[in-house]
Amino acid sequence: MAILKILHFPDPRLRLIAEPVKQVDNKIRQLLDDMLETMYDAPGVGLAASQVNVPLRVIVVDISQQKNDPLCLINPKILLRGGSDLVEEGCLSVPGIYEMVERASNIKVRALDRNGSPFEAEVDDLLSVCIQHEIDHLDGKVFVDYLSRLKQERIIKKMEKLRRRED
Ligand code: GNR
Ligand code: NI
Repeated sequence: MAILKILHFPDPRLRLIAEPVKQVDNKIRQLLDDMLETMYDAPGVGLAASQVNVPLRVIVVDISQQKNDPLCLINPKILLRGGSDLVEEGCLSVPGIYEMVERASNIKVRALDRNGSPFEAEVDDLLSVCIQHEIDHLDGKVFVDYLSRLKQERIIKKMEKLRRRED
């Protein structure tokens, strides 16, 4: 197990389109375990492999209070979207920024589990928002893309200031 380094917006590596996983093997299971450890440590309710500089279509999510209900989705695909909700989102790659984003309120998603077996799930509320947010990461998108240009520019300036303080 290992805690991985999370890339910060506007790192261009967050813009890569992640590749599908060809085979769910022990290396992928190791990645899932490291991503879960990294997500719980952060702490966050979701993490996409793109955020830890691994451009593969792998996400982990856990919205439970006790942090004991990990979900692993490999090659996730949204089959259906319904309704719409305005939800305040944050992102481990954009620390300290919280903004309202419009998302489908419920989705049907298809993915492979950690054994490589396909499954489908219908989810709503925070879990639905979280999975949409993570799949966006796999497509090189960050939630700030949905905000006004002015807000995006302010966030980029804030992140650059933060980075200068770090090095
Ligand atoms: O920890 C997270 N919280 C969150 C809150 C509202 C909507 C989406 C999220 S995902 C985020 C973790 C993260 O950055 N995942 O990519
Ligand atoms: Ni995120």
